Amino acid sequence: MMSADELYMHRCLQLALNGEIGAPPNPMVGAVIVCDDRIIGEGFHARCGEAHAEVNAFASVSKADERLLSQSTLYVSLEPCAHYGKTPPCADLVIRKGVRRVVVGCIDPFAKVQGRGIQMLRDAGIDVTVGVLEQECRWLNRKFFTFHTHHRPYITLKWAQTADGVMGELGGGPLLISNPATLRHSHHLRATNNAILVGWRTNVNDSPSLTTRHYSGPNPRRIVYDSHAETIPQLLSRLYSEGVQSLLVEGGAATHSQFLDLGLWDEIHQELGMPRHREKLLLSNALFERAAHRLSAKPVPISKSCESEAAIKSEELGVKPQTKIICAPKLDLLPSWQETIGTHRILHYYNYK
Ligand code: AOF
Ligand code: ZN
Repeated sequence: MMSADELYMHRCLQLALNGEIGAPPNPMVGAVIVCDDRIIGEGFHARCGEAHAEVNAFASVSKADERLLSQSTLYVSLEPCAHYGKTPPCADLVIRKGVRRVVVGCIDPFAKVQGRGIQMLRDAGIDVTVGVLEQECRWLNRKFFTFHTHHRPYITLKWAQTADGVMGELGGGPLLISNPATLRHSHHLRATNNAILVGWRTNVNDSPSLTTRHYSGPNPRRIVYDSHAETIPQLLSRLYSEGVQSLLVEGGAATHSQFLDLGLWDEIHQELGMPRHREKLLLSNALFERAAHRLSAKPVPISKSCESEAAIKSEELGVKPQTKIICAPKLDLLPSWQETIGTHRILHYYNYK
């Protein structure tokens, strides 16, 4: 059974999520004001630069309920701020409003706050409880926390592959594995990350648009990574200094492998299509069979008719029969969870703790 504190903190988390698109690079925060087991005010941080969650929660209290504030508890998923940023300190407002008790989900890792907001409240004689649903509150703002504690952007790797591990054809242009439903998933990822990275080669070969046309939200900043110009750690510290809080990597297999080898990733979204012979790929099935035959350790029997079909198709498609397939990175870990979207699956892996 959830305690009353956990229940109201849960409500804070629900509210906070409304800021998913607008709040970054600020954290998503929700606040609830409760008197005698009745919610008398609610609010969330909707947009960076605008009112914080606590301000909106106090503003939502009706005239008739204002007098109850001195007996009320304020629940807030992140410590109230203590500094003058784009808005004045929330801790001052909370003290002025005179609530009896404050329940905080987690401490704000931002250098100008880091416990100072809580101290201000305690110094003013308010009863403060810290750490209710702490893990959940930190998880919600994992990008914000990673940026401020590890001084680098939060990194999400995302790629699509056939169920049997093929990402494309060497020099073959884009291979569309995603379907309309999974495209929305990946464009949601684009809308919730500050920057999107592709490898130099993908950029030249595919000229990807990297926009959020299948989801409403801002287009991420486009980053073309050239490993000859800078290393991944150099790139990440440059992005940190430029204030990029979250980075979505939509590179080819080689780019993903570099991030994986360095252990520099927080989250992976691995889209599995159907096996390549069931996907309507740009290449003929037979061409793929031939390619797989050359690359796999265990020979795949290929019939004569398959060979001739490959020749016809390759002429039709204008591709060389000596096609080499690009294999997806192989992960030696289990997904945290997976979702099914039509015929496809998305496997989610987390490194963030
Ligand atoms: C809160 N409640 O709802 C949020 C907080 O530039 P500003 O004034 O908007 O301040 C941004 C910082 O305030 C941000 O980095 C984080 O530390 C904190 N966010 N604090 O009390 C809120 N969004
Ligand atoms: Zn604030």
